Amino acid sequence: MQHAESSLFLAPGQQPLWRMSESSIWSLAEDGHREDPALSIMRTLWDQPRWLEAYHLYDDRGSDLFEKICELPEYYLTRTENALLERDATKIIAAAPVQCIVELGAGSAKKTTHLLAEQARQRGAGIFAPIDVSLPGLLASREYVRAQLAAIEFRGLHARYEDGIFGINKNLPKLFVFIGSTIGNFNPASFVRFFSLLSDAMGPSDFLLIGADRVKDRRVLESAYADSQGLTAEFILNVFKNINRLTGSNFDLDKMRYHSWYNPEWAQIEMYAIAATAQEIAFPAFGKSFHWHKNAKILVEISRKFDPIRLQEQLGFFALSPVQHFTDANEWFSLLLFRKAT
Ligand code: AVI
Repeated sequence: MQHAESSLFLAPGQQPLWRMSESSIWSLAEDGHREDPALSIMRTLWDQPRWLEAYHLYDDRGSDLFEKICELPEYYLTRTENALLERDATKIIAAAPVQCIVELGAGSAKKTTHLLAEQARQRGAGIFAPIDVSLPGLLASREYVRAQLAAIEFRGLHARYEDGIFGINKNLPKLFVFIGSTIGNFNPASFVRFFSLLSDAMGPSDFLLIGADRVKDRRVLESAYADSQGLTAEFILNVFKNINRLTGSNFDLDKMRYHSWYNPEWAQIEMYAIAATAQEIAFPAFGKSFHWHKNAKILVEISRKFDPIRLQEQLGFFALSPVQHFTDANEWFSLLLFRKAT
């Protein structure tokens, strides 16, 4: 069973590298080149200005808080994108004749169910292949697919995107789904690296669906990241509890505050932690410390906003051709469908 399932799905040269760690979920047999998160934190905290990689935000508490943010009245992104997927799934699936839907960073994959249900309706069969570093999210989506979508086969990859995308057979026609505005959390260097890798991993019959938040009135943008319940502040400052756990540092949440603003030149929301008083931050495991001056900032996260036409043009330089563009009546959010240019 394991062999039959994997031989059609995994890329031929990759099969020895993966093992089925749970029913229908594959992990890399040896994952020796995973980055040490404590070292990643030190590298960017010593940069000028100080900043953090976004993935440190998603410990158990951070993931919980993010789920709650998605329900906030000010955070229009999730419900707008979900409404687009619900409204346009028929057209998206009709335009992308594929056998497999690969979701990058799927979590519990709630929004993708619109596409899966449509794949089942239009083609009577399909594979759902979420790629995620979080096992609980993969298990939840496997249970959902098995219970609700009998025509869809589940094949999860418990891996980082950059490993998972090369694991799947290039000749299997696929729709890569990269939604949730995650594209906005890349800095310019990681953006270029990600799309170069993804384009290389795509086969000649593959498509890509991106969910991108758009440039709009700054009041709408700023209130989505400074909600009245203070959940975004809690989410951003929670990263320092995770950092204390990972590095043994002494960040004190009572001695910092959250600040965010929309930077129009970079078309991005910037989310900072600001020192409320001068303090010494020590990292005993590394024998290092720094003086955090009163009012000095650490850039915890960016959330970039896009002009969809410009984004389509930019992705042309990664061998991705625009197929269709879906947006809401306010033009606040875009779903962009591309195909691999041959
Ligand atoms: C995950 N990502 C798309 C969210 C965003 O809107 O950039 C993360 C977030 N940070 C604060 N609020 C939401």
